[in-house]
Amino acid sequence: MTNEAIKEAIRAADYLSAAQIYLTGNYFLTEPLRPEHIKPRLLGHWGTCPGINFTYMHLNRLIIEKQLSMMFVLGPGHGFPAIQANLFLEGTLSKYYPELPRTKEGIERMAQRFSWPYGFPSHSNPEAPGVILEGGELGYSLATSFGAVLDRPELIAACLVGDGEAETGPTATAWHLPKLLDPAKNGAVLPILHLNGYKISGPTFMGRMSDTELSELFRGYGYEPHIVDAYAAEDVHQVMRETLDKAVAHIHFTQHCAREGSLRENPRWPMIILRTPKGWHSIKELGGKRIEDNHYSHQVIADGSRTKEEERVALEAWLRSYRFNELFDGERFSPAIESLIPSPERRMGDSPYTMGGERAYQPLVLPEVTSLAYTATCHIDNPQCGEVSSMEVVGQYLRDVVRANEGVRNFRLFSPDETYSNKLHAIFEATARCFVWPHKAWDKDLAWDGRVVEMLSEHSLQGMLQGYVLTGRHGVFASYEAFVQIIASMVDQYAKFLHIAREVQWRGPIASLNYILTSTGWRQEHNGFSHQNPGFIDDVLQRQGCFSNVYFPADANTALVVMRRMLASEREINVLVGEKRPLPVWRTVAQAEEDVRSGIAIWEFASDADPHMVFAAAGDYMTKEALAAITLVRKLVPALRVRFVNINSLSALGMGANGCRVIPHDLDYYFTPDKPVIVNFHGYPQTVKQILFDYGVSAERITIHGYVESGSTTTVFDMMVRNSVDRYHLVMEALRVAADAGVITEATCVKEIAALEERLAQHRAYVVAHGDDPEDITNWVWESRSL
Ligand SMILES: Cc1ncc(C[n+]2csc(CCOP(=O)(O)OP(=O)(O)O)c2C)c(N)n1
Ligand SMILES: [Mg+2]
Repeated sequence: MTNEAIKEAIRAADYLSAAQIYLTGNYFLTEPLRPEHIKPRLLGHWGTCPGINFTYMHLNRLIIEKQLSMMFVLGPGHGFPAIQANLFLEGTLSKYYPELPRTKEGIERMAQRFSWPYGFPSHSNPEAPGVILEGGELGYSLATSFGAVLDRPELIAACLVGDGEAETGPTATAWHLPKLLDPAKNGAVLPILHLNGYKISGPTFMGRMSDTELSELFRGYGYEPHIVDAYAAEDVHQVMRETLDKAVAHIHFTQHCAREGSLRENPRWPMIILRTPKGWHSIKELGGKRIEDNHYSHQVIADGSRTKEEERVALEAWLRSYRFNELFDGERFSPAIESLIPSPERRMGDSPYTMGGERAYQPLVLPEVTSLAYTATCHIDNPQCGEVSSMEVVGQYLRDVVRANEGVRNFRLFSPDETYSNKLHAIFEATARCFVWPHKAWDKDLAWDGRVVEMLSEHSLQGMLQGYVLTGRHGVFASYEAFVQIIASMVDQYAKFLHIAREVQWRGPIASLNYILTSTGWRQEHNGFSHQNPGFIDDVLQRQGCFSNVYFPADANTALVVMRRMLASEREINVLVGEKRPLPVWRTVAQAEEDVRSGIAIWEFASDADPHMVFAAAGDYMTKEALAAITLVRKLVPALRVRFVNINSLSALGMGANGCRVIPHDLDYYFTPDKPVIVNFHGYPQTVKQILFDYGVSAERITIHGYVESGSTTTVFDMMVRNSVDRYHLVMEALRVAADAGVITEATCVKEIAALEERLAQHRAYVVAHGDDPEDITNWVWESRSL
């Protein structure tokens, strides 16, 4: 393949990109361009497209000559017309959209439908084959690429990073990711930093850095940078060709050495710095403004061409400059272009890794949880059968999952330096943290090939997890509850991608995106206010579609059942919220299975028949406090009949979309049709309110306790008191119910409430004096009525 052939193919892709943005008729310029040939609403981004086309076609040449297994991840997803043009030229678009054949009609339809209502979106999206990144919010391409090549030793992900995108925090941190990548066991990422010099309306930092400054920066990260400069090169195609050849040879050599065991030092990976003009080969100047090689080419240039003669003339001259009729004769593309189309199985748009389903995805082998469940002292009269840390047993389960899937190597844990802190470290009995740069003799749990990915960048971890999952593997992201919100927006973008991808027929199943939120706000009494934030729960629950689940396992056995269910599920976003400190175990595995299945359950051991009122709780500490309240109520007002309802997952109730409800009965079955309900909730009370509102439960009979932004460095129990989720506040509510129901007199109610207020005052005095909770709180145990 000659450079001339590559140039021809790029010309075709450039024309097809521009045609999509502008044309609604006269697609082959067979007649003079008239206003009615131009779309009434010009929506798209031109400036980045020529650089994408240049890169894609050069990669095609490389793939064909070196027989590579390569996928393409595009950072500036607003350059979607270029992706679509390449998908069309390589034949992938026609494969998945037979109504867009690789013919004259196909070109017309593709151009017509781009950025058109009910047509194709303007940005990269899951309806485009080969795409694994929602193209709107910039910054995630590099981490996604690194996730995609983990445990795929044969794969290279070419990642085009925009120079504006490179200013984002997520991209800045992702440059470090080779430090986690064992060349023996993983594939490689080839970053191509596209310095077209501009963002939307200003210059980029990197675009204004000198070659020396850039080279030093990227050498410092651990790369071998290669500069391809369209301004300086006599023949930029020749330079790109030689650079790509060198880069691939370098990647293969590094992998070869690592795989035969002779690589002793930090691997250094190639990356390419590509300098091109923004809006390359388009209108140089218009209305006295420099367009090409300036930020004015970012979006639609000559956007007034439907109404302004001068702009239309410029647009027409530009479109004709591609001489598309020489490249496509109305039936066939030129032989040069055809020579640049890889064989079907190597086309980047049709990369099997990006499709999910049986070409890329294999469900996990999931051990049963029974061997890890706590059963020691469980019996019917004593449901509180010991104290166990949910996270410790979940860590053991993850260890067993690693072992059970050792052969396939398709499971990883992602954590921002918190595997130990979150008490999930049993996983290190089966694997280690991946870390490829120098190790010290005293480092622990580090290995080039560890299956735990730790880095103090939630953004990089999230990007990697997405890349890993979207290419058919499985992962869990474990985080402090408070700080996971730093990636809420990324999860939102992923949810959008998933929402559409689930409807795309040719995208097969993939694993769910699974989160563990621990070190929860209720146990941040040592760190205080800054470490309390249950907001991620709401972020996830507000997602559109019926595929987001937030679980609040009440104990360790339930946490195990939830974890297993999350790992078995497909195409969902799942969150497990659970504490790492030991807490009572209330449920046998069989009961836990039932709780998780139904999402909400009446716990018989803590419930009376024909109740006057209902206590409900979601969350482990909240459940414990509600049950403690019930034991107190039973002592103070034995005649008051109480029911306890545990809410295992709010999403099961159909948060946000009633069609998603999975609970087996209607809400009155659990909450009675008319009795008062006191809810003790792990997160913000507002969250529960929204759900009950959807159900039409009358606000008067519901009281919701939850996190109300009150916290500091204090005791565990005091943290709950400050937010009124403790047993005493709950009992005060029950006393009012008892008085209203005529079970106690108003006078008794007032007296008992005063006594509880006094108890709270004593509690406060106690914690101030002793720096800890009183023993009756710390050593509290459930007492069943018969005891
Ligand atoms: C996180 C984020 N912030 C802001 C934007 C708005 N935005 C869209 S394109 C763009 C400029 C991108 O510049 P660059 O990455 O250099 O892309 P290119 O020059 O190739 O078009 C910006 C700021 C965005 N999409 N995402
Ligand atoms: Mg740019």
